[in-house]
Amino acid sequence: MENRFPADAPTDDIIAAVRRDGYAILERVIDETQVAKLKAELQPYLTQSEVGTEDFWGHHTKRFGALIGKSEIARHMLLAPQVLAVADAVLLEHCARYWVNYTGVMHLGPGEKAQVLHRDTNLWPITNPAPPLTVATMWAVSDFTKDNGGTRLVPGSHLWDDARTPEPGEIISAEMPAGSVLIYTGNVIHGGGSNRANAPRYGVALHYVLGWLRQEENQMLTMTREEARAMPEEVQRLMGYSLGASALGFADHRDPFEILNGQAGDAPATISPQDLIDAEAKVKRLTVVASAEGGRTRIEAEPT
Ligand SMILES: O=C(O)CCC(=O)C(=O)O
Ligand SMILES: [Fe+2]
Repeated sequence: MENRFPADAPTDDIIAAVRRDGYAILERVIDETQVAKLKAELQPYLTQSEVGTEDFWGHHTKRFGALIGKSEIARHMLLAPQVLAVADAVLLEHCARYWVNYTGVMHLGPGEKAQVLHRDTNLWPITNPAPPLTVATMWAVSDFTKDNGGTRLVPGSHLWDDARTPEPGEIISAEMPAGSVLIYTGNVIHGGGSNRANAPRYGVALHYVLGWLRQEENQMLTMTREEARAMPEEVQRLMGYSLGASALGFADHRDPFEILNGQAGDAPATISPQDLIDAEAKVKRLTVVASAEGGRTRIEAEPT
């Protein structure tokens, strides 16, 4: 499969692949020791969590979220420079600032069926083609193979309209060794594969979203304010303790980052900072046209 890069590949090549095909795979971005530590950090939660009860979430799949507070390695992955470079390139065309959309384990047990193919941007009521809205990462905690449920994905489908559904030959499986990351934009058609192996396919998903959209997972309720204050500043901002645009997301006319860190004080409000006003001026404007059709698009396609 193309679009496969070593972890130290030139950022521009990775971004070009994502723009062209909607995805890229970076191999072995975290090493074996980090993968082992990640697993150890998440194991208590994995042990406690139950498999899903709905088709979309998988009847043999364990899922849980709120990973920022649960795992130091997940926080490290969240800030992976190669991933943030892609998010900067793809998302900052459409927003002054982006933040975390979702964090979660996707642990597919043997016997899991292929998930229905979908676009993650189905969360919001838009038609396609549309801008990416999210950049998603799927980190391989176990190896990902075609047999064990490696994420299925349709290269180029980020440019398709809603009427186009993939032919079986257009669907690929993201095969990658543990420690690798699949990066894809939210408008790419994809879904979990079927696990026909005898061991779990273990993935960690970390998604990023335009700063003017509501986050899929409410980051601020995943931990106490005290815990959030102990997070690295970049993590705090990505969680949403920041303005999403020059005057978006304030609390009592104060910047959430300053409130969180006790810096808001009694001085007049500090919202509408110049750097965000400048960033907004460069953002591409979207034309919104209401469509007559309702409902969300789920793409049924035979698993390969
Ligand atoms: O498990 C996977 O490989 C992908 C899951 C997915 O796309 C989702 O749950 O939105
Ligand atoms: Fe998805």
